[in-house]
Amino acid sequence: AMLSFEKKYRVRGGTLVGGNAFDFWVGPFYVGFFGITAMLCIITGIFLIVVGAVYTWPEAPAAGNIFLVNIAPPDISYGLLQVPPFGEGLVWQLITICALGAFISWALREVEICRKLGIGYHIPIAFSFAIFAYSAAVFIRPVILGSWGHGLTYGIISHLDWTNNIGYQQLNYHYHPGHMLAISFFYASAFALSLHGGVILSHTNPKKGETVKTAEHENTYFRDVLGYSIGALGIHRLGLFLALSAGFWCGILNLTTATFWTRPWPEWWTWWLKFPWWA
Ligand code: UQ1
Repeated sequence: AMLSFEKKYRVRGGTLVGGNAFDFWVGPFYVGFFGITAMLCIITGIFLIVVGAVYTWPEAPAAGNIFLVNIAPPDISYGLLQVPPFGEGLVWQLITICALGAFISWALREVEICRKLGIGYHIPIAFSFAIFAYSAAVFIRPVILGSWGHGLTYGIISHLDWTNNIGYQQLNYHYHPGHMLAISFFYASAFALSLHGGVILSHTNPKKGETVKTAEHENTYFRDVLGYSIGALGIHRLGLFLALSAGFWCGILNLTTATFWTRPWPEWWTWWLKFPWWA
């Protein structure tokens, strides 16, 4: 069933590519040019993941342990331009192209929906931070280092091993300032969302017979606890900033690992120890 609101806004226009050609809905879903490209990339990508999982299975497919599936990028010796055999990295490259195609299509489909509704581009901009973090691991960093072999491997256990190996290559990842920032923003977003979720539910679930409380109550609550309320709009700006910063620093973390700094991360902090006032 379509909400009366939806009917009013289901009108032609706002497309970036294709004009009216793909400007239609399938059930509740807006399609558009980028809905078509997203579906093509998703179907091809999933097919390649299944084929690749069987093709690059560690032993025989009969081993039947999905945790052991590992679709790895090509050997580092292939560089960026040499084409590897299908099961030895080409399937990883094709899956990566499909994934990037699907994610970017999805973001552009979000843009078209924003334009139709006449709303801001906050959602596709937010999603682009996640796409950046993924691209950093499978595209940008391999390009910086000159080989697809540096890309993130696909697999349940294998991507953990990859992360572990990259992390401890420089002694201790936890001293990486990008890691510190990414983690701090992840914690801060969870903290902000728990405060916000808590305050909204507490004010909209009054005792039997009482009315729903207002924004004044919310402001007063935080002024009583903290001496400061950021406000109803402000908390959403803060939340978006914290969440995007987490993804942003994840990407920066990746791009600055074994690229611009190759020595152990604890050593990076020597600038701090060299301040004259410690002497
Ligand atoms: C807040 O101040 C506020 O405004 C009334 C909210 O909106 C409903 C909130 O959800 C939260 C969590 C706060 C408190 C946040 C800070 C940074 C003081």
